[in-house]
Amino acid sequence: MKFLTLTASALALSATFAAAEELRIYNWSDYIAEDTIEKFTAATGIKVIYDVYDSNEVLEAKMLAGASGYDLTVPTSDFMQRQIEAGVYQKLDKSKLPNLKNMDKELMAGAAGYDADNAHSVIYLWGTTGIGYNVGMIADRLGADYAGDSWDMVFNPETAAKLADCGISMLDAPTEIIPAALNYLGHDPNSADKGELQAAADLLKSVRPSIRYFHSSQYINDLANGDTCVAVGWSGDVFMARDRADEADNGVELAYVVPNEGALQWFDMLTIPVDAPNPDAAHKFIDFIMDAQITADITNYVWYASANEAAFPLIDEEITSDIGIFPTVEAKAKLWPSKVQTPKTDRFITRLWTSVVTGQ
Ligand code: SPD
Repeated sequence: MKFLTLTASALALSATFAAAEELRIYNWSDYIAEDTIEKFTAATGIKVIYDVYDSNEVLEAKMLAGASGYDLTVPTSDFMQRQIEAGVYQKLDKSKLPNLKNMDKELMAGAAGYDADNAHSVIYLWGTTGIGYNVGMIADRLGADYAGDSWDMVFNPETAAKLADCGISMLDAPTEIIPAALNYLGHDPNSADKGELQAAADLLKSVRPSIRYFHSSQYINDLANGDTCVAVGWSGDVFMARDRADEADNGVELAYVVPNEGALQWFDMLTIPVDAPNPDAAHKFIDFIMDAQITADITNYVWYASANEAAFPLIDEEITSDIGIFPTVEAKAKLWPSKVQTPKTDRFITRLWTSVVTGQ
């Protein structure tokens, strides 16, 4: 009897050890379905430690410093390209990723522009950087027939001034806002020309008095609560704000637009750091995410576009038919990719950005 008891405890102990395998994930905030992690643990027994960030710069600083302790990270494509060059990520073992077959070949080919042969990365979700706005507040200030489909709303100083009282916010993301300003001025959004970059910064300074803040996650709740009326933000985040407003039934009506002058299209990428403590678990997680139902559940929750072809029929029609999430062919033709700048240009952009944000 004593022997049996001991055996039972030993079994319980070994089950505890088996369940103690850990996976450390570092992902964007508000970027996964409520039950994804729970389901992964139930399927694999792997415990997940999940931390979040809201800026590529924060992630990059941690990854370049090394020894982050993370097994899985989600950089945006252009930042990832530079980090791959710096040796931050390991090549994926594709024999451990049978669900790769589910991925959309065209989108993966697009992402291969940042990571040849998709050797180190798989697309997690993708989206655009456009404008979210409060339909009622904009109509009150700019007229009911204001089209709301142009970067004018935030880059034309007169228009922006009319919206200053209800609150404009912009992402704290120089590599996204400066290109949008360049494009508005008729320049290449990826221009490295110092004069053009300076002109973009001057444009931003001209609307600076009308901008309440620069932040990359606070705007979700602020838009949802009616505390701000315009946000230059990421597609899914604005839709999530709309969803929150609907749930609160607070009378806030939000819209997201990919402005007719064009917008940035980006891919967020699943990657495994070279020094990941548990790369095997990270491969299991990537394959789990590429399951059609799991990725559809995520898109149905966060409202960001999936690059998983097999998931498409499982995504709510409300999402697949929304041109803010899956832009039309004409709108797609005007989307621009973000290119990696030289370190020198990057430093120049950072200096310009500081002067814009501080208003000096
Ligand atoms: N709340 C999730 C936001 C994810 C945004 N990804 C960043 C894309 C940067 N170009």
